[in-house]
Amino acid sequence: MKTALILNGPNLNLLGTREPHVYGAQTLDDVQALCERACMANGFAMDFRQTNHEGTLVDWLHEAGRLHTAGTLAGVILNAGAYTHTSVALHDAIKGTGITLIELHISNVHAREAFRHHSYISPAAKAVMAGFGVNGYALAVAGLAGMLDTK
Ligand code: CA2
Repeated sequence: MKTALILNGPNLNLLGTREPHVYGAQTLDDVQALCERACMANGFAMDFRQTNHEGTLVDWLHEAGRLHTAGTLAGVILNAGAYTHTSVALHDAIKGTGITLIELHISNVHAREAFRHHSYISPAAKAVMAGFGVNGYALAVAGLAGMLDTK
């Protein structure tokens, strides 16, 4: 069974505590439980993580590259939070790994402030998902499974 690695960046640990009109009322623990169900339904093992540190995300993407090489990784679902809009380091970490990576946002970043319209992740991602609320995570897991089926 291959692993879906679900990575969450800065401030996503605050989900459900503030800004429910933007991000909904569910907590990150709720999102993890939702992802667990989605991964089980799609035949994936799950590894779900959150960090507030850019370098830790870079390290985890390198780890994903090694798992991909070893043949044990289904793919990565990445909500890089605000680093989406700032991080050349994350772009560089993804590029060249060969991993299937889905960029995910809970909110529709294109309907928000202009500084959220640019992503350093998108050019290195296989797919981009935004605006489905936290249910987007389950949709991304299903999308990842569909991508692997069609290979
Ligand atoms: O819509 C998304 O998922 C974002 O990646 C979330 C980021 C934001 O910087 C991106 O532009 C879009 C922010 C995550 C912070 O989440 C919070 C949740 C509750 C309370 C405060 C922050």
